[in-house]
Amino acid sequence: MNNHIFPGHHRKWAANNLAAVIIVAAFAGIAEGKNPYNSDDQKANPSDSLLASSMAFIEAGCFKMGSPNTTLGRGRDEIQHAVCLKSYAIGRHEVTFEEYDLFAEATGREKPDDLGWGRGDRPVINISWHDAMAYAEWLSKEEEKHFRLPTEAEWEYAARAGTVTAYSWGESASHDYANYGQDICCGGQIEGRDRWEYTSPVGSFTPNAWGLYDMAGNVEEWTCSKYDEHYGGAEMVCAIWDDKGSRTIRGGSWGDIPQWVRSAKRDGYLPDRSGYNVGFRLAQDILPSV
Ligand SMILES: [Ca+2]
Ligand SMILES: [Ca+2]
Repeated sequence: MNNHIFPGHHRKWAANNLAAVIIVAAFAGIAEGKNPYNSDDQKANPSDSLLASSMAFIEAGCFKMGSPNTTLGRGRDEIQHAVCLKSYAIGRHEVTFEEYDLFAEATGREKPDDLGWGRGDRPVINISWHDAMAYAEWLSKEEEKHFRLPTEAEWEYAARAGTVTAYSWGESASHDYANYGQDICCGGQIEGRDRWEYTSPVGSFTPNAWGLYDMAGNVEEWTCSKYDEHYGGAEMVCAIWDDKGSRTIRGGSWGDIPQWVRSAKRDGYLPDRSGYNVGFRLAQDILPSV
């Protein structure tokens, strides 16, 4: 992957990284379990040289997936259960139009419509689960690394970044931390630091404690897992191409009410569906070092 996909944004990213350190400090008191992202010691990552530049290393660990039944806007499918994961890497940001367009050009695919909101560092939209899977497969060949979509469990573990609250920044929604929509229903909203009615450039908000941007809001994100409302184990594995049924999407979007951008919120879309509020981010397997 291109190391410098956001020319002109380095100063902002440096500022955001500083903010990430502050956020890590702020959340230290409420984080549960081990924090696998240690910004003070990059050597803690044993596979750093194997990681693509825009990926964050997530150390193996366990967490409580789902939400307590006291949560505002909770769905019945957010059943709390313990999950343990192997180490993996996940994209720091949603895949952008700039990144996806390279794939479209190289493979002769039609470029997805940006609806006039802008390409470049905006998250790609109007792509199906099959498109996202094909992008990961193409990039894996290009980079000689194994890219895929995150499983649903990997996605929530990364979104929580050690927190047990409804949002990675606390229990209350805030337009200072994420791009989402109106309080009751429908459509974008501009408020606080959230200056965008539709999608925002990726990385426009402070990242979570593990350095991940826009896990809450901006675009909903395809995971590789089948949607199972009872959490029967599908959340731990990737569906295969021809599997019937919906795939889980996570994180809510620019057009959603605040409760839909909670870390535990789930939904499922059929894999051939595409829409103006759905994109994705990549995950990467961590191969054991020899
Ligand atoms: Ca907004
Ligand atoms: Ca998102």
